[in-house]
Amino acid sequence: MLRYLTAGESHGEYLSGVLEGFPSGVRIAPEYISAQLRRRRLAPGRSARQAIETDRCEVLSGLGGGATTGAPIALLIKNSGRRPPTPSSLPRPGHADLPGMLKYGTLNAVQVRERASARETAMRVALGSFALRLLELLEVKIRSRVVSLGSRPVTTAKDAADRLLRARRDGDTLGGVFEVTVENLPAGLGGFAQWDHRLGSRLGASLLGINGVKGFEVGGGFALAALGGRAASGDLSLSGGLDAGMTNGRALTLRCAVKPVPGLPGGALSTDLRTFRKELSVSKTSDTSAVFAAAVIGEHAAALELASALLEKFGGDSLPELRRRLDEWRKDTGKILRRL
Ligand code: EPS
Repeated sequence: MLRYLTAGESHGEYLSGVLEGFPSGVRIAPEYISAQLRRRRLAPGRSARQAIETDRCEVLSGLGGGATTGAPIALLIKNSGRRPPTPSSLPRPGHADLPGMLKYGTLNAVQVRERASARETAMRVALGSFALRLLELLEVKIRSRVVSLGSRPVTTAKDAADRLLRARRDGDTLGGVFEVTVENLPAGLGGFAQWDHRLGSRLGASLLGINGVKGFEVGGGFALAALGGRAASGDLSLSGGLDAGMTNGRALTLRCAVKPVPGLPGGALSTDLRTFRKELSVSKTSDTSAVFAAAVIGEHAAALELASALLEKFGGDSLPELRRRLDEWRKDTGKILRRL
């Protein structure tokens, strides 16, 4: 099983993270991690903060001679955008501020928003890049795309860029839907004997754990509820690659709805928790949309769960051991699946 933890604040000195349970023998170049971080950082719709960050990731442990050793992997990303945040008792509506202030008994919203910030997802991507690399070496292919931006489908990159620019000029923000697809997963990952063995519950938890994600579906998802059994079972792709919480040998399809960033450049009316006066809370630095970055984060969040499920089913302290067992399983199950 893989376990990971992150720490660090948005404008603190560092983000840090630890990944444990990762097999030895996985070759991963520093450029591989940088490339994944760059995809997240430079995704369309981000704020000016991304031009300040470099997201250079230092590997502190768990690597030797360019490959993982099986020891815990510790990572560090230095933050560049380190302005000292001014304390504020004005919660930004729709953000973590109000429930976080109540939860921790503080009148300083900054204390809450510093950790709740999507900045933390840089570390999740860095950790996830190890899982992504492992899956890649096992010929499992993960991709993502943004399906819709606001209320309309995304047709071209130019169309999306134009709409993001228009939203920014109008002082608005946009949500959207992203999709993660995974091909060549072996059948039988996950389980049905307990609710938390079901792979859908674990993927759901991981993807709903991405900042701003409010909806999650597998395959046909919510649309399945409106279909009759004949129509629903007639189209095998509607399963989204999972039956009863297990991979069924088909491509896995996951979709997430991302809410529009609540921090509006024109501000939103809020109540100061110290004075109880109404005031305008203005977010000058918010992203116009988080959906393109969330799609990249979604690949990594899914990869961490899938790599963990693979290690649970096949064990293996080293990549060669894991690969041997997986190849054998693919050969055996393939004999049956090909005849269906
Ligand atoms: C964020 C607000 C912005 C985003 C940030 C998430 O940061 P700032 O307040 O410093 O301008 O750019 O995201 C990142 C820094 C990142 O790396 O993803 C927020 O309020 O969640």
